[in-house]
Amino acid sequence: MLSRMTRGAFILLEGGDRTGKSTQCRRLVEYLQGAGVAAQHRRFPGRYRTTTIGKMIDAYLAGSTQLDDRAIHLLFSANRWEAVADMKAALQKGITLVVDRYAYSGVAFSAAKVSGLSLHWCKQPDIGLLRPDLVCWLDMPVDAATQRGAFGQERYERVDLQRRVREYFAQLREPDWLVLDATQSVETVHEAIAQHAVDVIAVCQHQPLREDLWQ
Ligand code: 2DT
Ligand code: MG
Repeated sequence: MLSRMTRGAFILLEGGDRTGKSTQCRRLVEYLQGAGVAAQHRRFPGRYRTTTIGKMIDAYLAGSTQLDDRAIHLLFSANRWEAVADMKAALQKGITLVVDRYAYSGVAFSAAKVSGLSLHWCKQPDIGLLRPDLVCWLDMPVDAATQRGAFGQERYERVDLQRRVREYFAQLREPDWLVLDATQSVETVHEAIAQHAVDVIAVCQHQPLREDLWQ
């Protein structure tokens, strides 16, 4: 039987700190809503910080608790798994989700630590999660990112770590990613993302949700 239901698209923005992800997420949601597309902004750990797991992540990032690198990695992953039902419900209602960070950040940040967790190990807990329909990688040299304002006090806001994170994003990059030079103006980056987002929303609206990340 043919279904008339159309689903929303899962659009993901990834990249290091200070690359403009939050600004671009807001701009894209505003643009889509202005064009009559139902769209919502989500972020990881972000909105899901109100959960018990989210609060543990917050305390860790603020430096008020210490955790084994593997334990915090699994908590970040669990924070995505606990959001799956909510994300699926929104997508199935036809709402496009514009998401700030996801499993690629999860793997890149954990692998970038000096303890040297392997990419292979880091990917395992996120296998089978919802797969984004579009991944936009906002990429720029870390020196250029720090010129936009010094890093803050959070645990991962260090230049050496951010450099390794960028290298791991490059290793995780898949052929269908939209790679953007994030040193360009907000408007230029926005236009590229918006154009691709509109195309992806049209293409995937009649396709089933993809629950096969890294499978
Ligand atoms: P923000 O800078 O976006 O507030 O993120 N992180 C994030 C991980 O280490 N693993 C993850 O799975 C995710 C989603 C990246 C806070 C920090 O948390 C890191 C920066
Ligand atoms: Mg940050």
